[in-house]
Formats: sequence, C-alpha cells, structure tokens
Amino acid sequence: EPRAAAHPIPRFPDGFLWGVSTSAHQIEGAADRRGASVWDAFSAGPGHIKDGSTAAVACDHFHRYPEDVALLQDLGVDAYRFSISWPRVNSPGGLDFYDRLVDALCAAGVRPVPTLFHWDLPVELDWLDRDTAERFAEYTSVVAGRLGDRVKKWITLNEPAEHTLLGHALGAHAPGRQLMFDALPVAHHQLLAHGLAVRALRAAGAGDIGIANSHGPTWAASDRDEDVAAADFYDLLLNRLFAEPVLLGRYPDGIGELMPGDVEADLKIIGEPVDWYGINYYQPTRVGAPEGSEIEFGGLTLPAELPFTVKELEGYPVTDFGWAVVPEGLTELLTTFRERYGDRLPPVVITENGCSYEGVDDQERITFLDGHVRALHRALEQGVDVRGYFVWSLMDNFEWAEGYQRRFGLVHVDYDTLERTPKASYHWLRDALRAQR
Ligand code: GBH
Repeated sequence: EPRAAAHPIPRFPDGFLWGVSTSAHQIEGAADRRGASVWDAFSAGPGHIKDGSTAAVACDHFHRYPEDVALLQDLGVDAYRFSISWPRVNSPGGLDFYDRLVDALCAAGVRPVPTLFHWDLPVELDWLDRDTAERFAEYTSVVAGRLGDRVKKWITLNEPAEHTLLGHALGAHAPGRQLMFDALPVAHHQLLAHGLAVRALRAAGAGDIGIANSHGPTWAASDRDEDVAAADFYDLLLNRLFAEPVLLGRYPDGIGELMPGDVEADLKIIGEPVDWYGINYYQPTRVGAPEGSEIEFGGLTLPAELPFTVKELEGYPVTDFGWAVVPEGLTELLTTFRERYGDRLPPVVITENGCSYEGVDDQERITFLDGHVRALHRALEQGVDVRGYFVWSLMDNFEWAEGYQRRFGLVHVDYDTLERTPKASYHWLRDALRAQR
C-alpha cells in the first residue's frame, strides 16, 4: 500500500512528460528470435554475471508486452521509454515486434519513446571500428522508416560513457575489454554514431531527437589541490567528454587529440543540434587523488593506475546496491549544466532515475522518488528548462553484470512464474500522477 506522503509532490507545468524506462536486452528475452549481441557473448563467460544468469528469457516482455502495456496505461504515464534491439532488427521480421509494441502503446494512449542503442551491439560489430557508426545510421534509417509514422520522440544512444568505461576500459560489462584509456575511440565512434543518427532521423522526417547521457555532480574528497584536480579530471571524463561534443560541437581541451580520424570533421556531425538533452541521474561521485592501490567500488575493482580514486559518499542512506541516495545532487547537476552551457543547453528530460530495493512494499523507493521529484522541481524553480522525468524502471529486470539480483522496478517480476506484481511505489506514482492532472 502506498503510504500517504505528508505533502503531495509540487505541481509541474502543463505538458510535463512523465514516464518510465526499460531497455530491450534487460526485459525482452526471446533471444531465439533475434541475432546475438555482445551481451549474449559476454554473459556466457565464466564469472561475468554475478548470479550466473543470462537475458535469454529475462521478463519475457517479447511475449508479454500486452500485459506490460496495460500496466503502463493503468499507471497513467504519458510516455514509455524502451529500447530497440539492433540484433533483433537485423533478424528476419525483427521490426514486427516493435511495430506491434508501438501500436499497442498508441492504442493505450502512451507515447512511445524508443532508444536506438542501449548497449546490446550486434556481436559481429565493434565500436573500435569507425564503420560501426555508419552502420548505426543505416539501421536508424530502417527503424525510422518503419516506425516514424507513430513515433514522435527519439533517443539515439543510452549512456555512451558507461558503455565505454564499463564495457571497454574496465571490462565489467560487455564486450569485456580492459583497454583503459585506449578505449577512447569507442567514445568517439558512439558520439559519431549519435550525430549520424540525428541526421538519418531528420532525413526520414523525424523530429524531437535527444540522447540519454549519464551524468552526476563530481565532488572533490577535500579542498586539497590534488583532490580537486582528480575530481576535475573525473568530471571531464564522465560528464564533459560526452556532453560537450553534443552540445557545443567540441571536445574539452586535450581530448580531441586523443581521438581517431578527422576529429574536426566528425565534430560537425556530432554537434548536429538535438531538440532536447536526456540525462540519466543516479548519484554524485566523490573523487580524490589516486592512492596507488586497487579500489573496491560499487561491485567493481578499479585498477590502481587510474589518475583518481572514487570514494564512498558518507552520511547518506544507501540503496540495496550500496548507491547513496542524494536527491539534491539532481538539483545541483541541472543548475551546473545550465551555468556551464547556458543557451546551448536545450530543454532537459531526465531519462532515467531510480533505485534498487527488495520487496513489494517498497517504502524506500517511494521516499527516493518523492525526494528526487522535489529536487527536480527545485531545478525548475531555479530556471532550468526541464520537460520530463522517467523512472528507471517499469519492472525488475536483468541488471547487467549483477544479473537478476538488483531490483529497480515499480513492478515486481517473479522470475520463476514471470508474474508481474505492482509494488507500493507503482501505486504511489499512479496517485502522484493523478494529482498532477
Ligand atoms: C543505467 O546505468 C542504465 O542505463 C540501465 O540500463 C541500468 O539498468 C540502470 O542504470 C541501473 O543500473 O559508483 O557503484 O556507486 C547507470 C549507470 C553506473 C549509474 C554506476 C550509477 C554509480 C554507482 N550507473 N553509477 S557506484
């Protein structure tokens, strides 16, 4: 049961877009009905997924999507952010599924907001190859040609920063490479793919295009010069390196030289204006000078040679995943972006925000969401043009290297029976959205 909050959440402007998010690999299953992705290959490797699971079945959303669309309708969200599996589109009849899904969403009065890439790269492709960016644009054209009559809002990529860092620099995610700084071309080629996809979408007559980048404030561990410098470097790598090419058409100083190919020409493509900017927010990161030893952090072992160390955020409640709950970090992030980029920052949409907790009576998730929605409203009051908020996630799902052990859903999924059970947070959000109307 949703417990009544002391005060209802503040009123958001008319037209504010409320939604929930998922991604293809994390929920669809039906792996036998698509090509393989790098995540299928990676999951087969020993010890890569903590519970030894794979996403072969996941939530079986591929077969159960009508039930999931009914849950979205009943929840009362304006929009649903899902992703399209490139390996599925590459297999015969693969687009039929998304055609049906989009029809079902439209019939339910829920706006479809697809992400074209959420980490499940076809296994035969490689982001170290520039050609993958060109292939992505071709795939984008095919998808837009089929769905563009009904899809009116698009997202190119999900979190190229995490896919670069975790997938190619540290090896904790697919494809499992540990290239450290040699992973930078992976970032460049994804950004190029983003720019080429913006052009492909526009050529297909599509508008309202954004990207979902992961960002968070970076807090120096102390005001010692070494800690501040390390925090600035982390901020450069995780925030500025992915925001500035998109928003300003340039890399931060010192980065462009490290990237492959004709970087200046590519930046003209990467900087193709977006209609809005999507931010996935989870938490700030506290960063200090390197200490010369391996860092155990958030389930990862970070190598000693990194030019910074990531430290625990102290004094905050943590989720089941151990991530600190810092709603005010969202206000700070948004006002910082507004100060940094001024009018170059288009309207912002929070494309993901959420937390993992056990249980169906998830009062902690209600507290988390209530706090973050209020923090978002404070950013609005401070002049940031925020147009939407999407909760990660509609339902529990395959949480990448963690397998099924982390539960981010508003809806509980029993992985034996695949039964869906709305949690207390689902009812809370439904009530909160009704009060907004
Ligand atoms: C998103 O990534 C993904 O887009 C989504 O697919 C995923 O399911 C969801 O979030 C939940 O993980 O430094 O260990 O304290 C989020 C990427 C990377 C955000 C790690 C939080 C800091 C946690 N996250 N980060 S930690």
